[in-house]
Amino acid sequence: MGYSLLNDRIVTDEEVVIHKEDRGYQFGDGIYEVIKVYNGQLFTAQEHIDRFYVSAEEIRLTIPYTKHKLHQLLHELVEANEINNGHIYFQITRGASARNHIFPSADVVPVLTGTAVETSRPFTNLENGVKATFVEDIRWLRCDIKSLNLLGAVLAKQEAFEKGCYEAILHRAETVTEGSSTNVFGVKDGVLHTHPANNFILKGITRHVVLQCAQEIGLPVQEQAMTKQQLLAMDEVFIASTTSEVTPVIDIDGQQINGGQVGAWTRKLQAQFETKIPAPVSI
Ligand code: DCS
Repeated sequence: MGYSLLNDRIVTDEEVVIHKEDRGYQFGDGIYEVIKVYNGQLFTAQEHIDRFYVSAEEIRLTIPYTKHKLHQLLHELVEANEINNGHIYFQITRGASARNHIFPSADVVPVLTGTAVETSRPFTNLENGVKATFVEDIRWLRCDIKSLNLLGAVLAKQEAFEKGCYEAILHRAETVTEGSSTNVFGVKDGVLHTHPANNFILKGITRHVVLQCAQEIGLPVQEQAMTKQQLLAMDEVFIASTTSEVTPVIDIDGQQINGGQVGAWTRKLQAQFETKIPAPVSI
């Protein structure tokens, strides 16, 4: 039997019933997070919880639980589902009330839900790399908020999927922003490049871990946007996210990166990332 998070309780999946006038359902009026579980332990949970509260503040939604309480609930969600390796998804909406764009009155409580799934790590992609395609970034101007409104990302990812690609690399005019659900990195002449953390991208937690890894292995970082041409001319390209980890990109729209081979810096970053993954707890 599967268990879910519903507000401040762990319940069976069948007990989760969402109101048809939930603002998440009607307006995408809410925010979410995805946290990876390695060996039964939540990875970078505090950073994800902190970002959840920042996203909430940016959309003026007050989360009715402390960060500590939420952390505890997420841990219980993992335990209840006996997740060893996988991830959890959780979201909060502004609650249910008669459809009206204007915020509901203060007595309408936000609705928090969460799910845990067992999934294996993307070993094949990590080893061989993936193909990507450029797709125009048609999303709104607050991509720093982890909003439930994902239509721009959904359409981009579907286009990539239909072209046989793993990820859509988004661009505004000639400037590369990020992937549809990943951050994008390039290595050129021994320098790591990625878009600065502003309103055009999500400030990825994995991005932060990657920048930390770069520092640890002596790879200088330049947080500066790249053009599509510059990305194609990089020695190495990779994408990073909670579920994709550090995934090499070996082909963009049929143009090979590094002759279609995973680059040496990408391998070093993957190895450094691996050292951060929580080890199994011995009993
Ligand atoms: N950029 C976008 C647009 C994202 O949706 C994500 C995460 C990232 C970057 C990478 O952020 P993290 O490193 O913090 O994961 N997307 C989540 C998702 O929708 N599925 O998995 C992760």
